[in-house]
Amino acid sequence: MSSEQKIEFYKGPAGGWGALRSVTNALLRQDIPIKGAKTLLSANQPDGFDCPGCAWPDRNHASTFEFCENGVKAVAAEATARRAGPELFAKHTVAELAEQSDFWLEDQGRLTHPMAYDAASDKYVPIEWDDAFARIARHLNALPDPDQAIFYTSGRASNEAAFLYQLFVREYGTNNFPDCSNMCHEPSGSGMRPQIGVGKGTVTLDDFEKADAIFIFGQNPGTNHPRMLGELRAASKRGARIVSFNPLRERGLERFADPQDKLEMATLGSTPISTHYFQLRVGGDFSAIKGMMKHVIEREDEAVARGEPSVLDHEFIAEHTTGFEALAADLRAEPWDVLVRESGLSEEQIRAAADVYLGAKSVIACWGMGITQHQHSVATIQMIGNLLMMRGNMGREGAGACPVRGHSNVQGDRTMGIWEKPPAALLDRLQKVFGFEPPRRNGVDTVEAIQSMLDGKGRVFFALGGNFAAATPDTYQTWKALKQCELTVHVTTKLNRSHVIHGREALILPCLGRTEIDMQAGGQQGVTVEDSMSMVHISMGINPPASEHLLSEPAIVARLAAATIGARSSTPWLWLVEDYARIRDKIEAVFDDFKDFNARVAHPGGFRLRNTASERVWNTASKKAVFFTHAVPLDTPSHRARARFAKKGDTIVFTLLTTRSHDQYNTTIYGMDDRYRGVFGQRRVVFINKEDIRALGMKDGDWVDIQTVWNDGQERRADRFKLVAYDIPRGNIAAYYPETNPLVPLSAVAENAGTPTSKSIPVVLVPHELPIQKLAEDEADGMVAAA
Ligand SMILES: Nc1nc2c(c(=O)[nH]1)N[C@H]1C(S)=C(S)[C@@H](COP(=O)(O)OP(=O)(O)OC[C@H]3O[C@@H](n4cnc5c(=O)[nH]c(N)nc54)[C@H](O)[C@@H]3O)O[C@H]1N2
Ligand SMILES: Nc1nc2c(c(=O)[nH]1)N[C@H]1C(S)=C(S)[C@@H](COP(=O)(O)OP(=O)(O)OC[C@H]3O[C@@H](n4cnc5c(=O)[nH]c(N)nc54)[C@H](O)[C@@H]3O)O[C@H]1N2
Ligand SMILES: [Mo]
Repeated sequence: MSSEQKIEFYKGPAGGWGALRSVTNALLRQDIPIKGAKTLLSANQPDGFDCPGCAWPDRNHASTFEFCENGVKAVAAEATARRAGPELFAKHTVAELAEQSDFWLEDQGRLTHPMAYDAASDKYVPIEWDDAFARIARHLNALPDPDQAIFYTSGRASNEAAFLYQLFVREYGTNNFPDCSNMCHEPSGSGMRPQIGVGKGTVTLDDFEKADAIFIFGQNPGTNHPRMLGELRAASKRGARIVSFNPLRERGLERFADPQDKLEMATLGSTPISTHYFQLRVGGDFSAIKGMMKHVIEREDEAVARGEPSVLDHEFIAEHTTGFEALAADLRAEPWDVLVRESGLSEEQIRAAADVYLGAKSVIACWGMGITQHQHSVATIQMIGNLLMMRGNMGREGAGACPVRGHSNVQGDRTMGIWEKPPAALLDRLQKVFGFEPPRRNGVDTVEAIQSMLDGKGRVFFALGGNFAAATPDTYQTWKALKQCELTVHVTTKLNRSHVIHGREALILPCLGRTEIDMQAGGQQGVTVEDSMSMVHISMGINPPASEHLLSEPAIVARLAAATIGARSSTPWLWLVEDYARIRDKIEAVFDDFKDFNARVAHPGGFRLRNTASERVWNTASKKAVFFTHAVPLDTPSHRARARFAKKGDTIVFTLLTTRSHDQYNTTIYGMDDRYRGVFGQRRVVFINKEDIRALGMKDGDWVDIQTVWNDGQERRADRFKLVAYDIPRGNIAAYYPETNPLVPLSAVAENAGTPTSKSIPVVLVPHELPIQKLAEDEADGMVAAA
């Protein structure tokens, strides 16, 4: 499976022929015949499936499948010809499976039968669906308190599945809805709601056509949202400024060859993407943005002094906002040297970025995980909002906020009520429409769920998709938490770590993927999803199911609900899933924005949900948009760790960011290459500045162990990583997730959002002691299974 191990810096553009070659390999790897591939890739979207790759919207949803390398990898991974049936489980004990790497587990193929853990043989054995539901129901109904059950969701679940799920769980009696969003864009919602009254992005693709400047903070679209490069390329071609902030030089933000463009491909041409690239310090965005605003205020003060036209949008500020004067005063008082030191950029660089902002009539700001996974993420996001609003770049054509979501329906799941802190209005409406008393207590988020299981309160863990054991922080604590449960259940498509790190009883419930035909009593069903720009559309599978024993996610939820609360619930669970249009009618009854849902979603391309901020209607407490004033964060874990070691002389504390390679989808590892970063055949690498390697007294290619610097006396380490000299600011290092999750302390979370701070972990590097021979062996079978 793996290519030869090497580090070879990549000079070409992102996309291009490399992307096409990679697609062919992805299809071959999954044993998908070329004929099958053709149907997959020519799927006509109005009656085809929505790509499970990412949440970036389609330019023309009513047209054919837009080519995207990593979209094809996601589709191929689901459409694989391989099967992980009962024979696989008969052959291996769970202890043996747990020895395998994450790559190996998923590589066994699609799960075909519901399976139950048998403690006597330490094996998973087949179970009938009805028996599985009865078993879960028995556990749930035996819990003295419904808050002892935890219901996780990953962002691939459709609106229909998510809606039924939240309904069932609330009627059962808890708001314990940890979800992948808690680890992802939670701070975006937490920051934006009090600021502009909505927790979602305000722009559409049309705005991308009209923006004069696009700022991209902490995002790697070349790998994670490849179709976004098409928009950036078009913007670049018409002369828009594109300004990237990233500690790493990401190839996709520099140059792109569009596989859609025959001329560019034939001539080996490419288009530059970023006009400006600022390699700031990890976590330095807050100070960089504050510095940009300080420059804007300085220019404004100069303009006023000289009697020149204002550089601010005073009309917008006066009519639509509060808090501006306090912010302006704070900016005037902020010393440049603090902003320079904390951002890792020079004053000139910050002013240059701000001049691009000042020179643009319409500005869009995009951001990803490089912004959301820090202690001060919420404040940073509000700084982005402040910056946009100073010149009225909110709720206006060509301008606005663009948090770029991850999972293809993570935004829709939240819209449907997958939220541990449900608004009272949602609960009131559920009560009215479904006639039960929903729980009013907030539930647990992802980190709180782990804590609850560790404390012995959380006793039943149920997951609708995802890979909780690998995606979450503090891996060994999380594993301990899951193992303490009396029952763990996973609705899933493929075998993963979460199935082999299990509770005393455990079930694997295999479901249909989005590419597959979903037949119910009422005929073939489609589901709906919402992308990162609030577009809702239908998705119809086109492939035969991977196994005749699979159930759809809505069917699994409905049958579980019927088994658990059927006797006391007045909701016709089984009737609802006969025809998903019935579920959509219920969604419409609960959410006003889904008026005429079935009719509107039948329209090719679907419809856009109302976004009040984009209409300059502000659903905040003051009914205005809010400028927030925040002090520069000087007490982050990295600050504290550096202060602690300052006295000890030669110990270097690094800030570690954990990120995705080009060959993975979150915890799903497709292969061992990270083409654009020049890493091949391996994943256990640390990107580090060559001066730092020298300061450590080591050399490029040496092996190190990584240890977290934390305050609870607990040792956190991840062993055997190869140093790779890289273009990254000193004092910062980068490595791949999930291998580095044992390093993220459970207690390291974003303020006011609870998101694990997986982009800024204070660590030290120590030489690794194992003989090199052994290392080479471990590397050869991919990710070393963490024992
Ligand atoms: N192929 C593929 N597509 C995916 C995914 C996948 O794993 N594979 N995952 C999906 C999901 S769930 C999500 S959330 C998205 C994730 O997509 P992204 O948001 O792009 O996530 P990451 O790859 O974690 O890292 C983002 C970037 O942040 C930079 N960065 C790190 N720390 C900082 C910082 O402090 N400041 C700044 N300015 N930059 C920083 C990193 O160098 C990296 O370039 O992609 C989605 N799409
Ligand atoms: N250190 C570190 N940790 C991180 C991050 C990071 O950047 N650094 N990123 C965080 C982010 S942004 C996210 S979103 C989370 C991701 O967390 P999760 O969403 O929990 O993880 P995934 O890896 O996306 O889940 C993959 C599994 O989903 C299952 N699956 C795939 N398709 C389907 C389907 O259609 N239905 C069902 N039921 N199951 C399906 C497969 O079994 C597969 O093994 O990880 C977070 N963890
Ligand atoms: Mo995500």
